[in-house]
Parts: sequence; structure tokens; C-alpha cells
Amino acid sequence: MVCIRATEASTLLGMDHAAAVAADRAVSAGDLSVVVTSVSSDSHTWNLVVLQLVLEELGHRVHNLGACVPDELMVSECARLRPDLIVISSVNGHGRHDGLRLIGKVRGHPELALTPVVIGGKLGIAGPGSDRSRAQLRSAGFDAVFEDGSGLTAFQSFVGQLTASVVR
Ligand code: B12
Repeated sequence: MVCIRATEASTLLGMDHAAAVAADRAVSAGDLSVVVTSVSSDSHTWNLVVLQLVLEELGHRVHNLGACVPDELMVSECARLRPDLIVISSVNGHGRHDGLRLIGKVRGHPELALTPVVIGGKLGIAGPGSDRSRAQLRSAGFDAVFEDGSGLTAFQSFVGQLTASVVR
């Protein structure tokens, strides 16, 4: 996976990442094991790099599976790594469709039935989806849905709460 320095990332990404870094100050450093991945149809990569950087800046350990990850490989890697959190990112417009299929396979694996799983990005082809679409993803098994527009601050807040609740 290509990697860039955090300061370069801030410049490249403008407000969203800058806000994320600022919010970082308010969240205590954590030590979660996090899998970051895309869905099988999605070849975009910079979304994954930025999510990895944001999580690492919060003190978490990230396994970045990259783009175009087949469902079965994603499930088997997560079952092997047993992460505290799975973060699925998609920006090509098929994320809602792919996510609904993928979460069924994740929840069907006994090791991953209770693992926190979130999805975010540009999940549809017509801009951010409706409340109904997000509710559908949650009822299918996602713990949270972060579509573009909600920004990374809500995501960081979610991760902060998870960090506080994980007892080692
Ligand atoms: C570069 C690019 C490509 C490159 C990707 C190269 C690479 N190695 O990544 C190439 C040329 C391969 C490409 C292909 C395609 N692309 Co493209 N691409 C882009 C582009 C210009 C920039 C994406 C990028 O790198 N952004 C920088 C990263 C850091 O930001 P980001 O992607 O927005 O991710 C942030 C947020 O979405 C959010 N986020 C994302 N996931 C998650 C998850 C969670 C949990 C959270 C909290 C937040 C979060 O946080 C991220 C970091 O800040 C965008 C347009 C744009 N300006 O965004 C189109 C865009 C994403 N592409 C688009 C499309 C349609 C395609 C194609 C289908 C085009 C085609 N007909 O072939 C293909 C799809 C290929 C595939 N199989 O997936 C559309 C998607 C439309 C939609 N979702 O409704 C976009 C938005 C262009 C547009 N305006 O139409 N693309």
C-alpha cells in the first residue's frame, strides 16, 4: 500500500482531514486492532490510505487490505486477524449494494458475528442515501454508516467510544 506522511495528507485533503486531526486531540490514544478494507468492485485507494492515517493518528493498529478485496478473502482475513473494528470504505457508487451482500457473509462467520463493522464513503450513485437506505444497512448488520457529508468527526467519535468500551 502506498503511504504518505500525515502532514502531506492534511495539505492534500483540506478541511475534512484537518478537522479530523483537530478532533484527534480530544480523543484519547487507543490501541484497537482495525481492519480497513474496500469492497470487491471498488478500485479507489486514497480513501483507504486516509482512513488508515486517521486511525493511526488516534493510536490504533491498522491492517489495510486494500482495494478490490473479494468477499471471501475479506472474511477469511478478518477471521484470522480478529480485529476490534472493521472499517469498510467504498466511493465508486456501489457501496450500498456491495455492503449489503458483504455484511451478510461477515455476520455469517461465527468469529465475526459480534465484531463492530462500519461502512462509509460515497455509497450510492446519487449522492448521500436516504435515512431509509442507512437504516437498511444497519439492520443488515452494520454498527454504523458514515456517508460523505457527515465528515470524519462522527467516525472519530464512534472510534473513541469503542476504544473506551474495549477492555483488554
Ligand atoms: C481518482 C479517482 C479514480 C481513480 C482511482 C485511482 C486510485 N488508485 O484510487 C480511477 C481512475 C481508477 C477511478 C475509477 C472509477 N471511478 Co473514480 N474517482 C476518482 C476521484 C477523481 C478522486 C478519488 C480520490 O482519490 N479522492 C481522495 C480520497 C482521499 O477521498 P475520498 O475518496 O472522497 O474518500 C474520503 C471520503 O469518501 C470518506 N470515506 C470514504 N470511505 C469511508 C469510510 C468510512 C467508514 C468513513 C468514516 C469515511 C469514508 O473519507 C475519505 C477520506 O477523507 C473521484 C472524484 C472526487 N473528486 O472525489 C472519482 C469518483 C470517486 N469516481 C467515480 C466513478 C464513477 C468511477 C468509475 C466507476 C468510473 C468508470 N466509469 O469507470 C471507476 C470505478 C472503478 C472501480 N472499479 O471502482 C465517482 C463515484 C460516483 C459516486 N459514488 O456516485 C467519483 C466521485 C467521480 C464523480 N464525481 O462521478 N476513479
